[in-house]
Amino acid sequence: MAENNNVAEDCAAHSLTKLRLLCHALLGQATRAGIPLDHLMDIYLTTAYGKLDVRGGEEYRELAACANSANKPCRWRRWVAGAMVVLALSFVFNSYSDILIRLKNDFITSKCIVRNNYFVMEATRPRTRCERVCRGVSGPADLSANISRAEFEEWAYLSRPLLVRRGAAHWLALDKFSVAFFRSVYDSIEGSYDAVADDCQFLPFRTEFVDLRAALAMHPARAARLPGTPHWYFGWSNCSPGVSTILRQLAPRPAFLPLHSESSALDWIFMGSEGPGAAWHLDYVQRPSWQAQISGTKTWHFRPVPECQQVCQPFNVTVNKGDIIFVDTNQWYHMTYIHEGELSITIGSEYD
Ligand SMILES: O=C(O)CCC(=O)C(=O)O
Repeated sequence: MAENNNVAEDCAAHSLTKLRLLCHALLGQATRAGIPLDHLMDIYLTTAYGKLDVRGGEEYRELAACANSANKPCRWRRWVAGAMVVLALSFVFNSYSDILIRLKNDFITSKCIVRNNYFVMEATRPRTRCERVCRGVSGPADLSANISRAEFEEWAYLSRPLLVRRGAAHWLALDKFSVAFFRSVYDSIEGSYDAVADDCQFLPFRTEFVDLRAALAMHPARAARLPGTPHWYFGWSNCSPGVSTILRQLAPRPAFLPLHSESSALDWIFMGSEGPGAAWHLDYVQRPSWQAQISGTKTWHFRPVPECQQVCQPFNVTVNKGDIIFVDTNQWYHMTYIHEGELSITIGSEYD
């Protein structure tokens, strides 16, 4: 049977073929000369390592050296291939080093291969029940500020935006909250900035502020929104119990929230000047939220989630000072815009 020569002309096949032919010749000669196979292997190995074994005769040493050199024509190719692999690996590592390092750190710190992000959350969120949440909804349900707990409970968990006009109009916060007020509260309670930085969240939106301390320490001209100073908008959740006590005295939870609904201890505050607020997003939090407009005017834009876009429609709601809006931010894409006039300040929380 003819030998198959339809083999790719690669280094390994080439060397093996040469070695096999040489070994065949070597073996034949050694057998004819009465030299045992293990002695022949000694000659080959010592030659291959550059030491000459005197046990081998000149002739066999040449044969063994020949067998050893059978690989030589291909060595440079192996070196080139090796160098290319090293180059390719270093290119991959340089290009993706950030990702690889982040994956490694995520794995070490959280034992998760992939850190949670919007793609992961969007891919894993439960589907919205469009019939219940948004079909036929073209605006918030307007509820009276005198609504009873029992009446409110019928609306509270439908995930439809609700608006209680003047629901917070009597809160003391309306006369108190300002940049200077928050700065003096946080400055006066030791560890309060650290509590926000360590255990809560600061959202700089489109500002350069790195944390709440830096944001509240902004130049007074900018805080006062004087002409020529840059737009600012930021938000944070509060994790300082001392600050929370003060805030809740001035901005209590809405009185008509169901009694059995545990008020979250986490307050969210958003404040800023005329212009864009939060960009379009969906939240992945546990519960629906309320937010009281303490000063200024803000428009919320709502869009249904993708699976509901055939049957539901987008709409806007403008919230004025003293109003309370209720939104299930897990079910509605939302963005906000601050109107000209008073500084916009809101406080809110989740409820269940
Ligand atoms: O109040 C705002 O401007 C943004 C609020 C928001 O995006 C949220 O609560 O998820």
